Amino acid sequence: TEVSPGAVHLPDWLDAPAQRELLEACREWARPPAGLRTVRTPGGGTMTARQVCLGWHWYPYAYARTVVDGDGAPVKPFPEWLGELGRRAVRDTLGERRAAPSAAYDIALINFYDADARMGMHRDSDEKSDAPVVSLSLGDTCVFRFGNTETRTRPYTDVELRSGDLFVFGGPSRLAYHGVPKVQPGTAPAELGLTGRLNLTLRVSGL
Ligand code: MD5
Ligand code: FE
Repeated sequence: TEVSPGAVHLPDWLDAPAQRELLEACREWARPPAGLRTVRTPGGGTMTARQVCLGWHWYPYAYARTVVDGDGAPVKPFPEWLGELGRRAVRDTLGERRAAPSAAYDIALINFYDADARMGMHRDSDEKSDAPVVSLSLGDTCVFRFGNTETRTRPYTDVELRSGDLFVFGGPSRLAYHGVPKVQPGTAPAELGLTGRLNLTLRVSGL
């Protein structure tokens, strides 16, 4: 479903075994060093979703090669197979609508949401590339709010993202405001063995 030009939601893209494999990889990446951390913003705020990065370390509001706002360790490598997953995600959603082939995916940001976690409306503008962002969801269903490029407020569209769903943000949607106003606790597939929600985004740094 194309929610907006360049923003395509493909429900149930990952089957149950693929979801389990990706979850297992995320659990490994979450371990220290350079593991899961709480992100603090310069204004003194605390993000409620905890995060781990691969390839490049994101901190508000730039990228680095080490965990400059945490244990200082080098960021974990971005694996080749994850880049291939990203290319397949773009092909399955945007297909030939995509112009020139974009540069290789080299960043993964993985956000872990517990039942109370949220993400406020924001734009992802720290990458120096207009390549589409690939988003994969595991675990609990959430309400994902897809907004507009001008304001944090209406008009926006609320979409439910479930375990296994793919969402790709390209073209004019790449710089739209978006957020996660709610996670629906207890909605994860029982056989996945995840309490809460996990979201993995693949990005091109342009660095
Ligand atoms: C999440 N993560 O569910 C979301 C999925 C983040 C973040 O927002 O910054 O880590 S990524 C959604 C996204 C990315 C790029 C563009 C747009 C949405 N968009 O235009 O709506 O944890
Ligand atoms: Fe974002």
